[in-house]
Amino acid sequence: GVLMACPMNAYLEQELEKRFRLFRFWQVPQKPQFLKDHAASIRAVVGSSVAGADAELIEALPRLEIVSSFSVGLDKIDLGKCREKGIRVTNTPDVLTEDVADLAIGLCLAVLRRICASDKYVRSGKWKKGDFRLTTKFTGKTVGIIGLGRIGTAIAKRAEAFNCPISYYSRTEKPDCKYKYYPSVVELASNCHILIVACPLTPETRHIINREVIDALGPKGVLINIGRGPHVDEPELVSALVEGRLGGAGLDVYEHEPEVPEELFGLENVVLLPHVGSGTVETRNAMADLVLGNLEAHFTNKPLLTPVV
Ligand code: 8YV
Repeated sequence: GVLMACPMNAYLEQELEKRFRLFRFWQVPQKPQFLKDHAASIRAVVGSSVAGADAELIEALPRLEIVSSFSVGLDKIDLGKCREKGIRVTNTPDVLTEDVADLAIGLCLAVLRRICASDKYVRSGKWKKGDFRLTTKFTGKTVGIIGLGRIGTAIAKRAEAFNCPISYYSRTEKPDCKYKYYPSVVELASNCHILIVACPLTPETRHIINREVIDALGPKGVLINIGRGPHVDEPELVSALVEGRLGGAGLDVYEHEPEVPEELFGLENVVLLPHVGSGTVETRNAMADLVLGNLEAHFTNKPLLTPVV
């Protein structure tokens, strides 16, 4: 049997149903009783950025062999516990890189050029009555990227086409990298106009965007987060935006999804998206196929397509 941790994708659910005995964990009213009754038959968990396999679930599934995540991010999976127990882990890298990078650039343009506020201005009929304030140019602005992995690199490539000087922070400097390296996030934030979070969420990167970083970015600076909500100290971000100490923000992720701080709803310099970085039909289908392909490979003793553990 396969346990789906949360709802994710209709096509994936349908294909899992065809191939396995599928359990939908979110529909289970009495989880402890369900685990008593079915744990012995569950050999795989399919998770996502919403829910995966924490230590408690892993302990409750003695026959678990593989956790296949419908996400590139692995923060909802206890990787240490999986390693310890010999449980395989897979994710969905590469197939979503372009979409997430596209959306990061979309957020830059949306925040600086006030695309959402302008759309609202037209729809509300205000255009006929008044004038609209000028916005800020994106081309040529300095872009700082936290995490120069697959997604960070794809964002950098796109920003280069807008003539943006690129700099980055990561734990170590990348050899043969043409972008400027800063060994601290505060230094990066002090030296860029737009700061983009594109690193994995780990205990080390939790709240990597704190008060000091926000102050370094300053009243002309813009924060873009396409990573994970907990990368940002959200109450600090909200007060900086409300008080005008930060120039703007484009957010696809939040600390307590689907809760979004309502103080942001009235701010025109903020663009709020509902965690849709990978959310195109094409990419979600490719992610589903990777999850299915990894399970298929595991259960037919073939090499996994995208193994993590
Ligand atoms: C998905 C994601 O939105 O890949 C990730 O890490 O956060 C996204 O691709 C998510 O996994 C579906 O909930």
